[in-house]
This record gives sequence, structure tokens and C-alpha cells, in this order.
Amino acid sequence: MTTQLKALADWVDQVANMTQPDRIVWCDGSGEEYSALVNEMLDTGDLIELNQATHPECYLHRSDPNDVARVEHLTFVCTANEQDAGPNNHWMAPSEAHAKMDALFDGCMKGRTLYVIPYCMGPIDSPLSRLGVEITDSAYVVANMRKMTRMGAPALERIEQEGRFVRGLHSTGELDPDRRFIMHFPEELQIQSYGSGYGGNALLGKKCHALRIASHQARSEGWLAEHMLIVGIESPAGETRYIAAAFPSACGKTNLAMLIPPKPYLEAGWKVHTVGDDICWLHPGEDGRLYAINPEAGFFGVAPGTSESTNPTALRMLDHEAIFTNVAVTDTNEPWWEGLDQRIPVRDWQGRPYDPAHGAAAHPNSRFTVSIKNCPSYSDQAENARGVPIDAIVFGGRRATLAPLVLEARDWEHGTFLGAAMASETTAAATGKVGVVRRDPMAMKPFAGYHFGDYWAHWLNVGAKLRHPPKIFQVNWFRRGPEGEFLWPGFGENLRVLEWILKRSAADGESATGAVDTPVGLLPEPGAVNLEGLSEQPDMETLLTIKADEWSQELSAFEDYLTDFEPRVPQALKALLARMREQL
Ligand code: GTP
Ligand code: SPV
Ligand code: MN
Repeated sequence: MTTQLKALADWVDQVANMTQPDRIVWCDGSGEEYSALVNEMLDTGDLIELNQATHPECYLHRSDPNDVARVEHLTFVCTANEQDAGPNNHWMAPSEAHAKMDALFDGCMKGRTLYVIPYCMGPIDSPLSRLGVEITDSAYVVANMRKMTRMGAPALERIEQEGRFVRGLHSTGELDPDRRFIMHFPEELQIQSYGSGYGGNALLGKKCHALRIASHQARSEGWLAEHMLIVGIESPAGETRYIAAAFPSACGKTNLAMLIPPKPYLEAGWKVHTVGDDICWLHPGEDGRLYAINPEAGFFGVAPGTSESTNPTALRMLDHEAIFTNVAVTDTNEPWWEGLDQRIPVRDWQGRPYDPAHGAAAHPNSRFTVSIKNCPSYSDQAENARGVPIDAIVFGGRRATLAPLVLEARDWEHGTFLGAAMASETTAAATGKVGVVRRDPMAMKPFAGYHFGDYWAHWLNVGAKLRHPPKIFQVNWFRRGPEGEFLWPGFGENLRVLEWILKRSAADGESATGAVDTPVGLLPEPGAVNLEGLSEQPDMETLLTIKADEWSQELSAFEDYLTDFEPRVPQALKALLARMREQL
């Protein structure tokens, strides 16, 4: 395979001249190609076979211990004008970044194979989908891209027709943290990544293309590229309505996207349909509603915490055709992670004999890669070229205090405010301290490819043009009690909150019953969230109370934060903030 498209052929030539690979392979995305790659990686030790009787076609990859998460401090947005990247991004001048990267890429593929991966983000026949080509010297990246994207011949065909594609160049380099950069050139539709083989740093279709570059394009084209799951909730009446929800990394998107309804809901006939678990492209439709597609074709999900009680759907899809990264293994050579079950693993994520003194057996950010088609709750609308209509947008964070279980925004503007004011405790998905509350507007702090002030203004613009905008909500599954325990049972039980959200969305504005007004938004009325069948009654009083002094402080902190983004903060957000403070 090669290509008729001169721009692509020339680029591959130019990269090959610079990186000096031993051979060049154009990936067609076939099953034979995948099997051959797996066999090659089993030989090199890049993959380790897991128990093929219990886990057919499942493999384990162990990363370099210095390369197990996204590296936000080494991730740059290289716009011509520094202001356009905004204080939310690290910036480097394009010429300086190119010089740095050219020096790193020079000869870096000697003795290696250069793989050319044409891919399509979104259903292959959707006008909303976008094309890209990733060049990489990592077979692990190729194998993951095959599960995560529509990769190979059909994508190349569309690229040749359209002539426009995002160029992503990746090399694992030496895996040296001091020679590692993830560079974005939105104005050139280019990504260059060196020195890491980890997910978000190396699978360039994912965060680099589908969020950082796409958010840039979405802004100029009138749509939104967001860090959101997409889920369809089918009521006993047989009506399916769709929710898009943004939570920061490792804060519950995968779990919510494939939740299993609690027993009374299952018995009543509620069903869940998974469209996506991480990225969502939202387009205004001709009918004035907002439509969502999932640009991805697979999951790169967090392993720890996944169990029969929290996410049985995930376990059903992880016992075949999955690649595990940095999990532990049991004496029967099955994958294992903290929270899975009571077994004691024999080897930890680094391959050492398991010793609790070394810390967790599976890395806290260990992950699985699996095709979305393996998901038992896979939605038959996931390939819909128009996308699915969204009835509610949900923003959520991980907050031990302050944030209530659920809060409804008065309108799109207020919802944009709640999204912008999000903060959440940091997790192991990125290198750095875990558990520190940081501001993470719309769960996009690491992923918005441009200035947050412009981004909020764009949100307001998109909403103002929708004749039937979805309602916007804020949730928090992670509120803790005095002993550090979670106050809300979470996981499948979150459907109880989604039910209230959908009820409120169907109803007409504030005339709907079931909510009480507060200065920061609308809360469920006592009894409005169905708690029937819960073995323990949660402390709803704490979960649904807005404390004026705490919130005044929070709004002050947000006001301080906003000053970093001046003079680009939309007036409407500042006016809302002032009004809320007054009312508190
Ligand atoms: P990324 O893939 O990093 O973007 O993360 P994600 O948002 O998809 O996070 P995921 O659903 O994988 O959840 C991360 C962690 O949060 C896992 O350890 C889950 O077990 C845990 N978690 C998810 N939902 C809930 C919940 O409702 N309550 C509690 N207490 N924990 C949850
Ligand atoms: C996240 O960190 O939000 C992820 C995993 O979904 S990664 O692909 O590394 O971005
Ligand atoms: Mn994510």
C-alpha cells in the first residue's frame, strides 16, 4: 500500500529522510496485519501473553516506569501568537518548537520501522468526521490505534478524496523524560510527539487531534470538541434520550457511559446504550438541537476500581481482545488491579514479584484498550453519521466538599458558567501530585487547544444559536463524609440522578416541578431523587445543601482565577458571578 495523494507521499518521504527508518510500513488496518504485529511484539517482549483460556487474545504491555501518564508540563500549543494559546496552555513559538523537534527526530528511527497509520475520527461515512495520519515507530501505538480509531484502507481512501488531514509524527525516542515533548501546531494541522509511548502522549488521534487540534477547528467552524462521554438512557416506555457528560481524567466517564441500572430500574425496564466514554464532538443540527458523535472507536480506560460490583459491563468486554497496560498478573496469568477482587497478584506492573512494600500492584493509571464493539452496551446509534441528539449536558468533578450531588443550571449561559467554574482533585492520569483541587473548566484544562477566554465565549455563541439547547447540570459523585467515606454510592446508582436530570430536561424551564431554587442553581426537591431499593440511605441533607459562606469563598477563588484570562473573559460570565455573589 502507498498513496496517490502527493501531499501525503511527500510528507512520508520527508519524514523518512529525517528519521532514517530501516523500513516503511503502510498500515491497512486488517486483521492479518494486527496478528502479525502482535506476534512481532510477543517476540520483542513489548507484549506479554495473558491466560489465553480465560482471556483469549488479551495481552499485557509494561511501560517504562518513567512513562506511565500524560505529561502536561511537556505539552505545548504552538500558535503564531502566544496570546492565542492562552494561560491554560504552555506555549512555544512554532519556529523554536520545530527546531527542537527536528533535532530530536533526526535519525531517531535508525534500526526501526516507520509505520504510516491513516485514521478517521468519527463514523467513516459521517460528514462530521475528521481525518488524520499518524507516523510512528511504535508497534504498540499501531495496535492501540487500530482499536481506538477507524484505521487503515477506508480512512486512506477518504483522505485521498478530501486531500486534508492532520499530520501527526511520533517517535518513542529514548523514553527519556528530559527528551520528551508533545507539540501541537493547530495552524498547520500538525502534531509532533517525542519520547513517550503512553496513551494520550502517543496515540495522536485521541487527545492531541480529537481535542487540542479539533477544539481549534471547532471554534472557527461553529461546533464543540469536548472531553465528554455520550450515553443513551432508555426509559421503560422505550424512549432513548442522550446525555453528554464532561468529567476530568479518571473521574468517572467510562463508568457512567456503561452503567448497569440498579435492580429496581432493571426490573422496570431501564436500559443503557454506550456511544462514547471520553471524547464528544457536538454539532448544532438543522432542527436547532445539538448532535453528538464519538470520534473514537474504542476505549483506553482506567483499570483500577473496575469490578463486578462497580462496572460489570466493563469486565464482560475485558476478558477477550484487550490490551492491558501496566496492570499486575495473578498466579494463573490473568490481569489484575486494585479493586478487582480479593486475589493476591504474583507480579506487579513492573514485572517484579508482588510486594506490598513497593506500593500498588497495578499502576494507579494502568489502563485497558478495547474496541467499543466489544462493549455489551454498545449503542446501535454509535455509527449514526448525524450523531445522536443531546438532551442534557453534565459537568462533574471530584470534590470531597462543597459541590452538591447535582445542580441544574438556569439556562445555557448559567450552564457555561458552572462548566467554567469546575474544579476537581487531580488523579494519576497525569504526572504530578494526586488529590490536589485544581480548576479544570469543562474538564478541558489539559485539552483545550486555545485561550480559555475565547473558549468560554465560543460556548456562549454556540448556545445562543441553538433553538433547542440541552439543559446543563453539574454533578459530584465524590462528596465525602467525616471519615473520608463517599456519601453517594455512585456507579450504577448514578442512574437515579440521571433520571432526575432527564425529567428536568423534558420539562419546560423553571415551571417544572421537582427543583428548588438557590443562588447557585436549582437543586432537587426533597424526595425528588428516587432512593427506593438502596440498602443504605445516603445523607441527602449534606449532598444537597448549598452553604452560603463556602460558596462565597468558592466564587471569590473563581473570580481570582478569571483574572488570569483577561481581557478575554466574556462579560456575561462576570455579570453572572456578580449576581450570584450578591444573592449569596
Ligand atoms: P479518563 O479515561 O482518564 O478520561 O477517565 P474517566 O473519566 O473515564 O474515569 P473512569 O470512569 O475510568 O473512573 C476513574 C476512577 O473513578 C475509577 O477508579 C472508578 O472506579 C472511579 N469511579 C467512577 N465512577 C465512580 C462513582 O460514581 N463513584 C466513585 N466513588 N468512584 C467512581
Ligand atoms: C485522560 O487522561 O483523560 C485519558 C487517558 O482519557 S489519555 O489517553 O492518556 O489521555
Ligand atoms: Mn480522558
